[in-house]
Amino acid sequence: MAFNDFKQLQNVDLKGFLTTAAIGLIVSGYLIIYLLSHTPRLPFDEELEYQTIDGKGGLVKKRLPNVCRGDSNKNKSNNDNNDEDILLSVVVPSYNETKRISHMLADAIAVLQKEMAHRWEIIIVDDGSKDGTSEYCLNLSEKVFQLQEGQLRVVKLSQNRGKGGAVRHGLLHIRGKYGLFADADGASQFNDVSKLIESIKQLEGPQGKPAVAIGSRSHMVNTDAVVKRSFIRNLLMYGLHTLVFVFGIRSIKDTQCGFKLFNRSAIESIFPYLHTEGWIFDVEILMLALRKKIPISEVAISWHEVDGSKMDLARDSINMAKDLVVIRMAYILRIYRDDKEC
Ligand SMILES: Nc1nc2c(ncn2[C@@H]2O[C@H](COP(=O)(O)OP(=O)(O)OP(=O)(O)O)[C@@H](O)[C@H]2O)c(=O)[nH]1
Ligand SMILES: [Mg+2]
Repeated sequence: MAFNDFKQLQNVDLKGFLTTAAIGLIVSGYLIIYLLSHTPRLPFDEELEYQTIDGKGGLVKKRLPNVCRGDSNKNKSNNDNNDEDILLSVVVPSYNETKRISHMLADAIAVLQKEMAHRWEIIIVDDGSKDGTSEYCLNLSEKVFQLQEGQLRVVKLSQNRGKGGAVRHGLLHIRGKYGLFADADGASQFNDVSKLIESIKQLEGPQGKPAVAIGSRSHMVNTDAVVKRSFIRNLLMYGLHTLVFVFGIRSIKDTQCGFKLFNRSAIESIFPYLHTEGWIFDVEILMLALRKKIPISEVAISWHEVDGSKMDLARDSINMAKDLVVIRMAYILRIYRDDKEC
């Protein structure tokens, strides 16, 4: 064999090898993301019911309305006696919250009663708690807050889904014109909901276009509330912000605040398509809103650290970083679609 022939053969071999390696890498990358991707399970039948007090010392169970079916507070089949046009539904994802939730509820109910008369509801989504969170909230609603039937609704998930799964389930079954999700620890000052409503009204305009207003703590970065957190917590927070910036979202400063408001059309456009049920679900919500060109306003709110966080810093940080990469890659590879409900 001539020297030139030998060289040509070597070139062909190298090209073949590189092509096979590239195809192998792409296929295995796709497979890994596919295997790590997530599809929320369908709700069990009992999770489509809520419990509320009947105002006579007992409890009643009723079917939840469904936002995507167009059920609303005006749909008589879902009405309780005291229903009016519900303006705001507050969804509280709750996992073993008997120690923290009463303060949050007291704050929220005081603001809602003062500012919205009867035009509100609270939906506690108990995410398979083991400490009797559901019963505790129903008891508070009767004995402490003396609410009426339907004002505080408890939906109990039979199996723990994670905060994202609970928020998704709650917001897809509200009656209100607007849906807010708010953490059970009361870290965000509930009063600030009026700022979010004002801001979303400007975005949605008279036609009620899809719009989102999110609470933001970015103005607090140099204040005691953040500076006094442990070094490791702040380090992980900055690490996560950098990853979110690299892999996801650049236009929003605080993606993780547990105080976000949506109008009904934004809920319909975002939540049926939300895959992530873990802690990083906020990022997927915002990605979906950005992909669908839904305007988002970031509103500075007051926030303070509350003890009893449910986060396991090491384990949850690793999972959040992994889920962030999965979300980004799954949309690029069209494993996640924003035009197909999951
Ligand atoms: N549905 C659901 N909610 C959860 C779970 N873990 C925590 N939550 C809720 O998520 C909200 C926020 O939880 P926190 O433990 O305060 O976590 P965080 O506010 O993100 O983090 P911190 O800054 O440490 O407080 C609360 O309403 C919790 O009840 C869970 O496994 N499932
Ligand atoms: Mg918290």
